Amino acid sequence: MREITPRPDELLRIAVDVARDAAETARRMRAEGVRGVDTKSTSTDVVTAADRAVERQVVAALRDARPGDTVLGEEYGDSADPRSRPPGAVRWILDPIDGTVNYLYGLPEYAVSLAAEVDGVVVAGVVRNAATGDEWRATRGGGAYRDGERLRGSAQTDLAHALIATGFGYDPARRRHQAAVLAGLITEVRDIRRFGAAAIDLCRVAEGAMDAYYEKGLNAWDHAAGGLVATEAGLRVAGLAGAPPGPELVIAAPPALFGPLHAHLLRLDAAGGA
Ligand code: LIP
Repeated sequence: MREITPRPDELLRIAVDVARDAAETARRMRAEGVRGVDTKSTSTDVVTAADRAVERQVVAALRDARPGDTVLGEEYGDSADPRSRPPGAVRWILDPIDGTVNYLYGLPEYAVSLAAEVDGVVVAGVVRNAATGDEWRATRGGGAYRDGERLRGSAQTDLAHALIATGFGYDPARRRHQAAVLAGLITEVRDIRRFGAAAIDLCRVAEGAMDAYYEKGLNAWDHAAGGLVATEAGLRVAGLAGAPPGPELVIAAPPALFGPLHAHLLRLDAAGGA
């Protein structure tokens, strides 16, 4: 008999409990010193023993809480063939440590990002900065919150006075293209910030600490939870030319800034290049 899909707030409760424990593991392992450093797509794309340990911990905790669900994680991939998932089934989307280079250098800007997705739609998400304890959460249709305060995004309406966050990939060819896009945009905005963790960047624009964000090359685990937080704070989260947010490009901006920012990113071919 098909299980009734739990409500988003029930899934959020599980996500928050699991993410808090996972963040504590990441924080403790960082305090003990970075171990088991490996590289992935390039020599600068690092993974540590903590990324793997946190992912295993989260997968085990979710299996205990909800045995039938599947998990897509950055380090171990999808726990089941997506085609075998029945309608209404829950898939968790996990970045065990988003901002791994910050983790490596001991910069307090890395987070556990955990989202619950049902039939391709993210319905609940939490982002917890493991170093500071900052936590952002959202449910679809239920709003976005930080420490119980509802988030509303930035009121800025003028792109020329907007503070924009962005990021760069690990591949040199992609970085060259991203640098060209940045060079074309930097004269059109107040300034740029590069903090190194997409999930936290999306939550910062959700709370209006920065005005907008864009980045090319993100995976679902980088933006699933943070994207819901930004959307539920009233921001538009999308790709270029009507595309959904994805590896081509993720843009998150208040409605007043989305159009002007999108126009520049289109002109600069921000979704193009390697
Ligand atoms: C990181 C993203 C960041 C991006 C980095 C990297 P990771 O994810 O959060 O926005 O600029 O290149 O992809 O690798 O730390 O999980």
